[in-house]
Amino acid sequence: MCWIVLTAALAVAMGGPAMATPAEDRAAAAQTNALDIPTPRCTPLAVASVIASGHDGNVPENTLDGRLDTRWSNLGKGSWIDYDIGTVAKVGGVSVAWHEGNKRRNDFVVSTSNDGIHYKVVYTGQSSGTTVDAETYRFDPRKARRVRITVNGNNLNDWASLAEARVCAAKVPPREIVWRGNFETGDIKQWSGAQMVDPDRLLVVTSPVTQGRYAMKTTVFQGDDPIDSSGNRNELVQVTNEPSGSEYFYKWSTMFDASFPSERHWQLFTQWHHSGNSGSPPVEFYVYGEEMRLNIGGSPGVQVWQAPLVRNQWRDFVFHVKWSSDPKVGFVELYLDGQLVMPKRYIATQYPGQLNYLKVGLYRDEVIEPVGILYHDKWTMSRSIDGLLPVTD
Ligand SMILES: [Ca+2]
Repeated sequence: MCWIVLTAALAVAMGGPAMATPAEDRAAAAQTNALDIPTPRCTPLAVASVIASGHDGNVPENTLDGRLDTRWSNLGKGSWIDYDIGTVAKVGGVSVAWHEGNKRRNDFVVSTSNDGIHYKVVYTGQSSGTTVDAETYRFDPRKARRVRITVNGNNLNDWASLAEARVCAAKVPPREIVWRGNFETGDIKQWSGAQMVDPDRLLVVTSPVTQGRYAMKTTVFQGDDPIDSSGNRNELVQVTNEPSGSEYFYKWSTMFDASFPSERHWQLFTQWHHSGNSGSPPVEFYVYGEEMRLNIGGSPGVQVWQAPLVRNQWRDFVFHVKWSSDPKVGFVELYLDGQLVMPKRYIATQYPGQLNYLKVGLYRDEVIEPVGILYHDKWTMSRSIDGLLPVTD
């Protein structure tokens, strides 16, 4: 299914620069403590105050002075240090530079609280024992005012001893976002190009939206064929050209209109198309009848996921891909509405010698008569899943 032939018109439409860094990323200034240390995968939040279960003269404030040669220390398993960020905010991790961190593997727990009384454990783990620099431990984003690190000893002794620590925002550190196509420019200029019979078929709208001010309404009438090919379509194109061996996370939301046709024919709403001239795309999200499906590998390929089609409701996708034509290297993994619905599955996600590009909108079997309407929002391409999943209370 879904055979198309690329034309010269597409090559022109795809001519825009790929993966430009949006101004909003460059402008996203991190709120930080006065004294900064490198905190990979962490955008530090300002801390209003810090307390601890005790100390040996090395006070808890020493973990906020930007110096690795000062520390908080307290003897005994269960010692804790507790950071108050002054207001309830979305947090997504902690970054810790451990005293003697290149020698000690610390057992620790991170918990969060809104009131300083009730705490929920959000992370349990060990430090690497290989570095004195800050290591970041991410957890599922949540709203909290206090973040507590409880140390249950290390492989050498029962001291809890941290040189520096930061509370990380839930938000993705801007450098991890490589592209946004969330329509917040009020138009489709974030995208490389479009294949549409008329601008009203890929319309940026202010309602409905699920994020920010704008979303995109896609409409396809029978006969819409902007590139003189098989099937009917109106689609945006983003020339992602993911290198072979690269790994990315894609977040977006799709809502099918209440009128969306129930047809036992293919209706693609998101696809990664190969660079070649013909053949089915290697990655296809589509509707068939009353199901959403994901097919990998073209025709016939493998249907790796399906779920009931729901109309008139935003569905949040987070799609994790390793791009490779080697089925032992490439993989796909899918979250829907914040839940892992397809665990990592190894499969070829590219065709040999070809790269892929992203197409979003609606592309469907030309036999379908009723008008098809759906909405897209939030398109984000990132190097990590940090900040892409919904924040829980
Ligand atoms: Ca310090």
